Amino acid sequence: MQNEKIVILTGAGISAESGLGTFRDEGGLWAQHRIEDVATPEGFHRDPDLVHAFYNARRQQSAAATPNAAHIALARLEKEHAGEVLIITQNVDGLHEKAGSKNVLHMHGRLDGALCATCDHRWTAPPEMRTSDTCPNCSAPTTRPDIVWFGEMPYDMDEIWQHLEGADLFAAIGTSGEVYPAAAFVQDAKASGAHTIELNLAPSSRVSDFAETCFGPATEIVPLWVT
Ligand code: BV8
Repeated sequence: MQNEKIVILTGAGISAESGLGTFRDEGGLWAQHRIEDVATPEGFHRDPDLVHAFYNARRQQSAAATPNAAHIALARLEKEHAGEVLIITQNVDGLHEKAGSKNVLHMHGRLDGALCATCDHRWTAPPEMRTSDTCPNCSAPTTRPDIVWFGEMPYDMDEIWQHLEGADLFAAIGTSGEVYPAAAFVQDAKASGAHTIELNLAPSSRVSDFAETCFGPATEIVPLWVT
């Protein structure tokens, strides 16, 4: 991996062994809640209390969670390859940063972030966000979790596409490959000549796009892959 531009896409599977639920596995978050109700702007407009309760519970669970051997291995990879490793995470927990990773793009936002829908001000979210909260910057009663919902533009897309264009190695770790545009990143990286590898508990729906695959729990396969 020496002197290679390494772009890593992570999904909920990398945080599963830290006790944070995934979305589409047996009993996952989308089995407990309808996406339309808790992860769309329309759902938030319809019932902000329900959406705040959904994210408050995950924010508190995420704050108490600790990074696992997979997060720690990626932080070590970044340290050993200064300036050449970028993590693009679909996850909204802060476990990559807790493990010591610095170069992380949260394309779907973060649980510890709050956003004002009126003035776009961002601040650190309190453990419990409430519909009655007002923006600390403009005082409007239009605060929301700083999360990218379905139908909303993911963050940092231009920067992400630039990094995919320049990647020598693209790894997808713990993602089902069901959500776009993240699910198509492997094709963007391949088109730019990158070697591609999927590290997952089970084959994702995009497995045939990858040049290489490695299956097993992230805490076992990621530290081995990094060495
Ligand atoms: C966009 C919020 C335009 C945060 C999420 C109609 C209208 C509008 C858009 C669309 C439409 N039809 C399709 C779309 C696009 C849509 C989409 O993809 N829909 C899908 C359902 C078809 N996408 C969007 O709307 C996106 N925006 O398209 O805007 C645009 C397009 C291009 C460029 C610019 C703009 C916005 C998508 C973001 C939505 N927000 N979450 C939150 O609540 O967390 S997405 C949600 O799914 C999660 O955030 C997560 O990030 C994402 C992906 O899930 P995974 O991370 O992969 O998790 P999953 O449970 O699915 O899989 C877990 C994997 O781990 C499995 O493979 C499992 O085997 C593995 N695993 C489990 N345990 C382990 C393990 N692996 C290793 N070790 C283990 N121990």
